[in-house]
Amino acid sequence: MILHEKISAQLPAWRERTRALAKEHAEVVVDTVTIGEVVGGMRDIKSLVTDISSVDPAEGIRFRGMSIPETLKALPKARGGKMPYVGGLYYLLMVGEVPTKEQAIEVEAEWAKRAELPDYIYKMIKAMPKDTHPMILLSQAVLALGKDSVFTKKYHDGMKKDAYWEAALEDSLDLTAKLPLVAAFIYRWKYFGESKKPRFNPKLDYGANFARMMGVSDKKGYADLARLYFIIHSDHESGNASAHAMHLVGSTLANAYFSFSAAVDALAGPLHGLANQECLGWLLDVKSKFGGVPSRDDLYKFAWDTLNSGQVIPGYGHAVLRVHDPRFTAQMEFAKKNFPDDELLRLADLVLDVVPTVLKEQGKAKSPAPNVDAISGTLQYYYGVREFDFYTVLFGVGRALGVTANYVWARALGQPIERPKSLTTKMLEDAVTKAAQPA
Ligand code: NMX
Ligand code: MLT
Repeated sequence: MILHEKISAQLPAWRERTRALAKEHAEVVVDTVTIGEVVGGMRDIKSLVTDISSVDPAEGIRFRGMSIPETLKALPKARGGKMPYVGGLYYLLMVGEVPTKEQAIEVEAEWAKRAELPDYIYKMIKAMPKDTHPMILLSQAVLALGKDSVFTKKYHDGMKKDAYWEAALEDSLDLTAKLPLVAAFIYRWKYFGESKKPRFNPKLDYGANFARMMGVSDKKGYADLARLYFIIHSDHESGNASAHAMHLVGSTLANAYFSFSAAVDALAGPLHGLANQECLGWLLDVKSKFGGVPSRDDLYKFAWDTLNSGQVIPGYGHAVLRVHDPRFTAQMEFAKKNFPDDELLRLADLVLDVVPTVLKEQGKAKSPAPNVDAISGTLQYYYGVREFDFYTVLFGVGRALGVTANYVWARALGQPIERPKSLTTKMLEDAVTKAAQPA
C-alpha cells in the first residue's frame, strides 16, 4: 500500500532526527512559561511536535509547508471537478509530498476497499432517540467501530513498538474510509427517516461519493464543496482542542477509534467546531428578525445585543490567528464564484463588515477577524444541507484526515504518553512572591 511504502522509506531519517533531539539536545530551551499562560488555557506554550501542519498567526495554516491556495493549486484535481482529490490531501499529510494523480487515486482506491459499515453500527444509530445530537451519534459510531481495531488486536498479540505505526495506519485508513458513510447515514436517518444503507461507489472519489450519499440535488457542485470542505478542515496544527484530544488519548496507546472519538467530543464544544452550527443559527436569527438582510445599523445593534447578553459572536476571533482565517477566505471565494447573489451570502458579507468593528469597539477579543466557521454553514445551506446541528459532523469527517496523520506519525516516532505537570494556586502565589524578591 502506497502510504505504508512511502512512510516506511522515510522512517529511519525521521527517527534519527527525533532521537538526536531527545538524547543530544534535551536541555536546549525553546520557551519559557508565564503565569498568564498557565492560567490562560496554556495559550502559546510551545509543547507539542508535529510536522503535518503549522499555523502562523499572521498567515494561517500550512499543510506540510503549503498554504491553502498553494495546496489547492498543487494537488491533482478530482475527475469531473475543480477541487482536488481528498485522497491527494491525505497523501500530502501522511507522506509530506505532493502526490501525482495516480498516487492520489491509489489512496482513493484504498478507501473504496474499506468503505463499508458493519450492520451493528446502523442498528446502534437507529436505536438512539431521534432528538439525539448528531455529534453524539458520530462519537458513538466511531467508538463502536473500535471493536475491530487492528492496533488493539496486534497490541495484545505482542506487537513490537517499531510496528505500532503500521497498525495505526491500518486503523486510520479504515476509519477515514468509513466516516463519510457514518455521516451520510446519520444525516439521511435523523432528518429524513431513511434507513437505507449508503453505498460507496468505487468508481467515484471521496467527495463525489459523499455528495451522492448525502442525497443533495446538485451532486456535482456539492462534491466540489465537500472536497474543499474536508481538505481545509483537515488539520490546524496540534494544539487545537480536537487534535490535542486525539493526540492525548492516542499517547496512551488507546487505538485510533478511542482517540478520534475523543477528538469528536472536543469538536462538539461551541467554542470549537460547534461554532459553525452556532454561526449559521446566528445568521438565521438576524434574517428572521429583520425579514432578510438588515441595514448596517440594525446589524451593528444586533451584534452589540449579542455581546451585551453575555454571548460570543460565533465565527469570529481565534486563539492563534490574528488575521482573516485563510480557510474563511477559500470558502468565501468558492461561494462568490458559485452563487454570488445568494441572500445568506450577502448577509455573511455584511456581518464581515460589521462584526470586526463591534468586536474592536468592545476591545476584548485579541482578534476580531473571521475564522473558518463564519462562512462554512452558508455554503452548506446553499446546497440544501440546512439542518445546521449536523454541520459539526462535517467538520469531524474533515478533521479525521489531519488528526489520524498525526496519530500515525506519533506512533512511528515513538512519542511518549502525554503528562504535563500541574501546580496549585498556592504554588503560583509563591512563584509571584519569589519573583518580587530582590535578586
Ligand atoms: N465574541 C465575543 N467575545 C469574544 C469573541 C467573540 N467572537 N472572541 C473572543 N472573545 C472574548 C473572549 O470570550 C474573552 O473574553 P473574557 O476575557 O471575558 O473571557 C476575550 O475576548 C479574550 O479572548 P481571546 O484571547 O481573544 O480568545 P480565546 O483564545 O480565549 O478564544 C475563541 C478563542 C475562538 C474560543 C474565541 O474567539 C471565541 O469564543 N470565538 C467565538 C466562537 C468561535 O467562533 N469558535 C470557533 C473557533 C474556530 N474553530 O472552529 O474551532
Ligand atoms: C481549528 O481548526 O481547530 C480551530 O481553528 C481552532 C484552533 O486552531 O484552535
